Amino acid sequence: MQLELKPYSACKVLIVDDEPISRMLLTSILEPFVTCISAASGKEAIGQCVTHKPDLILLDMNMPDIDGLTVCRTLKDSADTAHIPVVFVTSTIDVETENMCWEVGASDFVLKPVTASTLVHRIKNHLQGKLRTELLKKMTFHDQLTGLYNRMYLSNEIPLLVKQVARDHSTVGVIMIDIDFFKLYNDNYGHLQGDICLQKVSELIAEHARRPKDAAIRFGGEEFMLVLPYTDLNGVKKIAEDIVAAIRSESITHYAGKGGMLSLSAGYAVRSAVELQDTGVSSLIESADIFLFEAKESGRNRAIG
Ligand code: GH3
Ligand code: MG
Ligand code: MG
Ligand code: MG
Repeated sequence: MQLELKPYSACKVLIVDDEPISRMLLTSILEPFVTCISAASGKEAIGQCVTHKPDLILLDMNMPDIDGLTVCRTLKDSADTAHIPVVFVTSTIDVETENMCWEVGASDFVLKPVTASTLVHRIKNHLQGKLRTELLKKMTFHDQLTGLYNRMYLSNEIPLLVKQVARDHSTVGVIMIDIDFFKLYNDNYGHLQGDICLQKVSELIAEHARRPKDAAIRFGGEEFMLVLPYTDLNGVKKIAEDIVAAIRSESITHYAGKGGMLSLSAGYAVRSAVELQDTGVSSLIESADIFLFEAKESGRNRAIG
């Protein structure tokens, strides 16, 4: 897993202003350092944020359709855009309006006419803060060896996801996956080769977490978990069986495996998210775990639910 801050040149800054001349001026100052995109109205700005996920927004206060304050409030209210720093650009502002801006989540103000070097340094400072927070989040919620999510992600983020799915009255599926005879793999091929094998298996599992809210988690040493919101039992069964089949078609040599190849066992279960809000995801994990045990007992290289 790469743990480096991306360079400023790879950062996207969204410049929002209804005056073409202001957009051009700000773009010409920032373009040598960052990648600039622009929007001519509040409505366009909200759309650009959803599609382009900018790293920072320079936001004009007065615009004819939706004013800057409303744009900022809208962005901060949505989980997908709340983390993007908003810097207001304005020529005049009264104390009351400024306070409202801070309250809805503004990161800073830049007064027009802008001084080029002040603007560049301020934007770089805000970008650095944002990139550092992102890196910290990546380190906190991911497993270093495989790049999959870790247990911290499971305990912190999955309850929030369950809440969201419960509001939509849908279901959550879980697949528990365990590599077969992995101790013998390590003993025979060595721990370094074992690590490479874990990375390969993780890649294959991650490929099956196809939808944006799906999560592939390294649960323990050679145990993995897929959390599949908005997926019914048939859907979960298919994904579990596909993963077991996918690892076999990779033909990873394992002297102790069936036919001399590595295999996986999986157990899966599904619950309504409303039910999980009361019991917590642990009851769902326990059910999937019982089926995983059955898969092991009945011969491995299979998925049971
Ligand atoms: P079963 O088919 O019943 O699951 O047998 P198993 O040998 O896979 O299960 P067991 O729990 O006995 O062994 C798991 C092994 O996973 C033991 C441990 O050395 C290995 N392991 C756990 N974490 C890592 C890791 O990060 N790297 C490597 N190389 N091996 C690991
Ligand atoms: Mg304006
Ligand atoms: Mg195990
Ligand atoms: Mg195992």
